[in-house]
Amino acid sequence: MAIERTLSIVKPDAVAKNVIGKIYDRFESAGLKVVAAKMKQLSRAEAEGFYAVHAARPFFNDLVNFMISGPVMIQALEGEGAILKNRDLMGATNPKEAAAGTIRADFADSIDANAVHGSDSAENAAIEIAYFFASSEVYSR
Ligand code: RTP
Ligand code: MG
Repeated sequence: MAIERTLSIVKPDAVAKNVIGKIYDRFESAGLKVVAAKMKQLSRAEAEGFYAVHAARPFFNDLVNFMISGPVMIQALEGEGAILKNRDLMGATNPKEAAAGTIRADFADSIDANAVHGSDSAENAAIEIAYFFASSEVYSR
């Protein structure tokens, strides 16, 4: 399988719960490497731009308000099949439907406060990594 990169965000709920390290452990235990990382308080404009694909959806305002409710931890992950592997580690969007042992099953509280974001395709992974990181800030290893 090809080595890929994906964009991951530990959302404000999980940062507030102090489980950044526990979530990073899931990535590392699955063979994904953190190749870029920063903690950031997103502005409303940054959050709206990041989730622009959802701008017309009824949940867009709630999503943006939640994503700016506190700092987030943003990272690029690298590894074999990283995009799908990260989505598998995350579990379903709604934690009530997330499989046992997934990040959302273990750390998320609701469909809004669902602990993590992960890119859903190779095309979006490239766009999302570039949204937050200059290429000089990504340390392939
Ligand atoms: P994410 O983009 O954050 O990784 O989540 P996802 O791919 O699993 O879900 P997506 O469909 O991209 O939706 C983005 C975020 O919007 C919220 N959402 N709310 N109320 C609803 O029906 C609803 N649907 C989605 C979730 O917080 C989701 O993570
Ligand atoms: Mg998504």
